[in-house]
Amino acid sequence: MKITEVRVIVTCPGRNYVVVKIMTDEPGLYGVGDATLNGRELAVAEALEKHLAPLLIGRDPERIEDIWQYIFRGTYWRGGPVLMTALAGIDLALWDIKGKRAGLPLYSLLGGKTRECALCYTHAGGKDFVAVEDAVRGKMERGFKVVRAQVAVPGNRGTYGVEMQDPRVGVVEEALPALEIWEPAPYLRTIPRLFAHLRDKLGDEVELFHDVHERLTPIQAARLAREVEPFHLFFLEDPLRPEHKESLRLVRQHSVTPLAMGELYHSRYECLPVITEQLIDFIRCDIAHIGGITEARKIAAIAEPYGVLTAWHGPGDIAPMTHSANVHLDVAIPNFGVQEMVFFPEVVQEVLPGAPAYRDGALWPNEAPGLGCDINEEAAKKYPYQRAYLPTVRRADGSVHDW
Ligand code: CS2
Ligand code: MG
Repeated sequence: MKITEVRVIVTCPGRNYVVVKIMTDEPGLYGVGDATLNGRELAVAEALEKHLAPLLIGRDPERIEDIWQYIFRGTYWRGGPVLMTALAGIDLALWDIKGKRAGLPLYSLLGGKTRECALCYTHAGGKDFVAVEDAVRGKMERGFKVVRAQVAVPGNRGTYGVEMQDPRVGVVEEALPALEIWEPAPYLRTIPRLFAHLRDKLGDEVELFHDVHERLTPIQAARLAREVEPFHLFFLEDPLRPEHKESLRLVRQHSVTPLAMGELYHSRYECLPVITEQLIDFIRCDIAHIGGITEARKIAAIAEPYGVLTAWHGPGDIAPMTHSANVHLDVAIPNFGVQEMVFFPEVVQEVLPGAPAYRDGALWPNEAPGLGCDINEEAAKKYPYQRAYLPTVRRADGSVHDW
């Protein structure tokens, strides 16, 4: 079998997605992968189209590991978000082909099911504590057992995940990044109070947690992790910048709040120290940004003996193929923790069908061969790319802040 063509399709059914479609010389056999990097979609599309696709033509798509090694190690330039997202798109499409050819869903190729479904979480945000409480209740009524809670912080302007839930929908070509003003002091005062309120009103059973979005210094993160201890968070997500790996030690020394890190890591090498030193409890890389299933299953295997569980990134800004890959991996590996999920709008389902189904607080793997996803290329054409950015963050004095 040979790869005959690699199509790179950029489409914007509400937000931008980059899809890789790998065609083979077996009639009707192709695979689809996701290579979406929020706000940098065209950089990945160009890397794929102009640089990587020509290297794939004529290769045997069955040889996934060899192709992965060839692209990562064999072409000199390696790593980083753009190239690892491009590689993920290729990798997913190749696994999809392998599954379709075998007539088996991906989880079966990965060793078969260790569980029936993947416990999942959704987001609840609000302008104040009562609004967040209502939002969490709404999610619980839909069956969710784990909920992420974010609240607007008095004195700060714009809170990602609350007012800036989905800054890209409806953007125009000239759009520039939205600006959020963020100060640590009111944030650090507000978050423990939010969880005190939620525990008081919602009880102990629902699992709650919070995403810091990499905004704190090590000692601030240690303070927050310690102050939310009485409220038993499922985990504190991404408390530190990805560069501050060794500083997780300091957070650990001060708190038993479980920690999750990794949506900005791009390879297993970044995951290694935080896993082998047991500085985190959940590794939450983005399969679309770390080189795909081939890399993610290695990360899971490294994490297993250290008691670190997975919580793969699953936001709306990666395509259904990655969500499907998440769940196939979740149900196959032994050290699965939790899965982030979104309900894709109908327009996305029309263009990119096959996202995992939600039922009873869990995601269920697609039983079709491969990833079980597809792209409707005709429908995709109706939604051309629109430039869009994530918001940026500054302090009140105007200086740039991590976000
Ligand atoms: C977030 C994401 O889902 C999450 O945990 O951190 O919303 C993240 O901000 C976006 O995926 C960035 O593109
Ligand atoms: Mg996050």
